[in-house]
Amino acid sequence: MSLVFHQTPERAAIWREKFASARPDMPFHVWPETGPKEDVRYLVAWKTPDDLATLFPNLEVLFSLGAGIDQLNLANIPPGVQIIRMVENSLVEGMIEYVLWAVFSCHRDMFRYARQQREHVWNGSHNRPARLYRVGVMGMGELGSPVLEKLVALGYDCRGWSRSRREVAGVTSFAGEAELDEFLAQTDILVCLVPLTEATRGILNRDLFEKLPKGACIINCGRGGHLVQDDLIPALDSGQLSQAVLDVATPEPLPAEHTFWDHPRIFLTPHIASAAQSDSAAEVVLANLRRYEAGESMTGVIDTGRGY
Ligand code: NDP
Ligand code: OXD
Repeated sequence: MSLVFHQTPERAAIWREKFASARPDMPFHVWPETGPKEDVRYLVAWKTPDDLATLFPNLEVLFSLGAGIDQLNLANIPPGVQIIRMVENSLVEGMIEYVLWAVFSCHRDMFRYARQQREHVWNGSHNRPARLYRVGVMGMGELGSPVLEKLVALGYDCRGWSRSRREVAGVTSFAGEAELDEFLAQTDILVCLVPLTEATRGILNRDLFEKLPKGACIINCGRGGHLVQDDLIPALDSGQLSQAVLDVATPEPLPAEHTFWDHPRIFLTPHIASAAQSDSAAEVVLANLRRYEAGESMTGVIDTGRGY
């Protein structure tokens, strides 16, 4: 019974050490080395190799190295293989830091001041307190809920939107398609933290922008596929949106000639909002393996029917 790790050699070195001390009984192979293929029961990967079914005929669990699993080709994963996503503390901490930075920057007009600095313009506006800013987070899961807790603690007027109703203290919650418009109408700074599924692909589009108050900001730290890219620049140029902060794009890396690079109201970061740290991610997988072997349910199980 063995495990194959499919990622960079740098990360593999950390995982190998963790597994050597916690699971000396389990052969740990680093792709493309696999050992006997019929022994492989577990695969840890961001993206999987093609032809999984023939490659590892006895595969039981695929552990995604990401919180999202849209990078996996679900059609390629044999039925019966459980898919587990990464639920890990440093992913949460990183996302909190990123969203707080982006919300502060929108609230305190930092993107405008950065533009003014390039133009040698000294022109400050009177500051408005956090409580006057309505921040809306789409997705109240492992990342969205702790992000909302911190925003509430900082005094922002917060609301969250999810598929089923979620409760976070101090947050007005909205659920499902039926409540999306009401959520949007009360959101000055919109944060996208839903997973990319068939239901959410292209959700950040012209119709949605028009339902936000004029001059709203959007912060996309979900996936590039959430945004209809052709709808963004007209919304920014008309003033319907005043700023976009994009940590994700389609494709990644964004091609050098893409119009987003030079737009004055788009701030781009190269998918760095948060990432699992190798040592704690390895601990999470080790703990899930213990649960699996004991016949208990694992954390981060993907429901392939709903796509997340
Ligand atoms: P979770 O699965 O824990 O939470 C997802 C949330 O989105 C849930 O509240 C869920 O609703 C809601 N949701 C899903 N589908 C819909 C829908 N159709 N309509 C309304 N709400 C919906 O995911 P995480 O919080 O762990 O991660 C969210 C995403 O963040 C990841 O999928 C990934 O794409 C992205 N991410 C980006 C990173 C970056 O560096 N940019 C790093 C890590 C993650 P419900 O509560 O009802 O299930
Ligand atoms: C993730 C990511 O989904 O890094 O974990 O984007």
